[in-house]
Amino acid sequence: MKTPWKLGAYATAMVLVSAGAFGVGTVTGSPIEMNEEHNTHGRDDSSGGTHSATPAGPAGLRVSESGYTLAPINAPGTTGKSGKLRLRVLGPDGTPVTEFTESHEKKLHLIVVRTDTTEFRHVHPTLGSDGTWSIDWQWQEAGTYRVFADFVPTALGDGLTLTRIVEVGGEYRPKPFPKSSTVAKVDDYTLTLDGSLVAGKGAPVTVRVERDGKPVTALQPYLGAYGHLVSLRDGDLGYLHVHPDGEAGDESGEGGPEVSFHVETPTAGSYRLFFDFQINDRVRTAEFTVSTDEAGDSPADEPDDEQGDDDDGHGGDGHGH
Ligand SMILES: [Cu+2]
Repeated sequence: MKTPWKLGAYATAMVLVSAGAFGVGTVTGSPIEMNEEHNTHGRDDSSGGTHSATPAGPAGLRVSESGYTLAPINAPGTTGKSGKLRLRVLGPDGTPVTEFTESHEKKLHLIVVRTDTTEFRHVHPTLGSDGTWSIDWQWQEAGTYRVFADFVPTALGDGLTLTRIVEVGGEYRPKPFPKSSTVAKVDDYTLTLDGSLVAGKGAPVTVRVERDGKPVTALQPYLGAYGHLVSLRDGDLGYLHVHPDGEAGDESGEGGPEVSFHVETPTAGSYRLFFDFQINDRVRTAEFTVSTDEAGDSPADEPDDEQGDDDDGHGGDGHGH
């Protein structure tokens, strides 16, 4: 059985990017210190100590922020059971929020990833009138999962990414962190990531889509762009924001073979990049694993023909010492 997108299926930090979607500080990253001075209710909790050390601290590390809380998530407790995943966002007054503003064509983006990053889903639940979001759900694998809800409460006007941990019973076989890989195979498609992540900076990254060695130009707009990129930081699954370059609407019709993003990388380390793309009305996900180490080595002088080779001159995994 093919497990195409599991290529590098295990990491731990998350960056969400979407070409034309997850906007620059609006959806994923709004570190309290950086752009909401009026809103620092003396909360120096989990992000403490790094006030200005990062250009954009990763989102998705808190269950509560700016008065909003992700309530406990209701979902099947074990693998093999089909059911619903339900969640609610509680507002400053403690009641479920029912008014959300669309961002990237959806009122709420739900990212569910196992903490070893070998399982990843990006879906869009339906909002009930009582403020309950729900979606059909079944767990394929046991383990510990991080659920990220990415949304804009209309009353707040800013994007939040709140997170909760969900435990799923069953036989659990954790997997090691994936090796660095800039090539992913998904069904018949081969995707190549080009570009470098530079610690403390933003940098351009391009995903190229090919099939049978030929460029694919049939990418369909998905969430307002020709692809959607989520990046997670190894170690804490910090959810980083990625800036899309351009929007699907920029060009009429077809997209590809390349989709470009602007990735803000707050700290040195390894990152998992999950690229959602749509062809023939089907959304697939390609996974990449990139570390700033290797990226920083040769930002611009990497010969094309070395791309993706495991045995190139860089020492393979990128940390052999
Ligand atoms: Cu989404």
